[in-house]
Amino acid sequence: MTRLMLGRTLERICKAVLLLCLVHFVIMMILYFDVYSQRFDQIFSRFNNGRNASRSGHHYYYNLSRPNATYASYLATADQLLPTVRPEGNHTPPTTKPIPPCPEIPPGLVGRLLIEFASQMTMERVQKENPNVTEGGKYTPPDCRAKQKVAIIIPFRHRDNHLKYWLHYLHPILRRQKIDYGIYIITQLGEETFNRAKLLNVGYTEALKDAEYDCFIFSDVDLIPMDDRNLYHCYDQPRHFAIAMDKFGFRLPYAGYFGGVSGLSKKQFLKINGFPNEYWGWGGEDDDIYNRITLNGMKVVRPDVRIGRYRMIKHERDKHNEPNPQRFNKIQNTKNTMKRDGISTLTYRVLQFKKYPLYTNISVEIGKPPPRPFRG
Ligand code: BGN
Repeated sequence: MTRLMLGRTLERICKAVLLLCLVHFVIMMILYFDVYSQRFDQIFSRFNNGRNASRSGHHYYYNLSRPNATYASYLATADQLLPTVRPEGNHTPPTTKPIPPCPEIPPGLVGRLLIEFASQMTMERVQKENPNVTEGGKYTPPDCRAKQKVAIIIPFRHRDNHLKYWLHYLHPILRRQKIDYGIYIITQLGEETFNRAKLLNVGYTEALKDAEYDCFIFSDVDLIPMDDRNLYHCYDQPRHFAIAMDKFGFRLPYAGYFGGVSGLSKKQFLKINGFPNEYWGWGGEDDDIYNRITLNGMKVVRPDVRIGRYRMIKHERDKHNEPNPQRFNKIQNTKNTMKRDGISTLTYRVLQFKKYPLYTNISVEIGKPPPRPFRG
């Protein structure tokens, strides 16, 4: 009898151990698939950040269950989560109820996204995917009132293929984020040296002529967020969004980095006299903007490192955007130059302002760099 009882107890213990092993295995698999693309040290920073996040009262959730899901299936999930109300739909009965303010954390977000650039992209496809985007690349959430109106400004030249991917990924993300937005592509005409910051100043000015924006997000055309919890609106302080790019090993390259994607409210932008107009060629303009922000008593805020992840579309170095040899000197002088060089002194000529279904393109002449002083 006692032998029989002992046998049963042992059997139960074995079963419990087996069950524990199984649970352990499942958890390990989930963790493995979530982080398989990251390096080991990033796994640790993930746990640390997780702790900080919960301390700061942030709301986090992870899309752990679908490691191999395609982007299309993510989209499907998001669309299922989205309300099916459409502004242009004539089946919705007219309602007298005022629409509520949009929630702080939109409920339809899906978290981590699979971003790839292998499949061919066409404008027709992107257009079909985004029937609710209106002419000029504008969108207003149909079911809630967004607090801010956001202009997204992209400096541009000869990157048509990148633009298709950018629109393909960003329109659905912004829609899920419940952003009231417009997309502005600022194309530098001619083949003179590229001037990113000046194009951004043009974007700010032109977008404000088009609609009453409160918030401006400045994005490079080759940067795609890998997580839709990185919300594209403005914050109490100037925001840096692209803090963990794949090309920098998903880390901030240096503490004062402000490149790639950033956002300022109208008030913040005017406080720093906009961006510098005198950085011709690659590099330094983002550091100058960072200096302007700190010199004017503001500080840069950033998302959590797990959320601010970006994929950059690979490309050759652009022609006519060689590194600017003067940038080292210039960033030492922001304090003196920011008052006399900025949005207050911006000059340019718009040659074309055209609204396409998914974006507004503004083609501008912005001049050329001043002749370099001759050194004999
Ligand atoms: C920095 C560039 C930034 C650029 C980042 C990332 C300069 C100024 C002289 C130190 N700054 O070095 O403009 O965004 O690298 O590529 O070159």
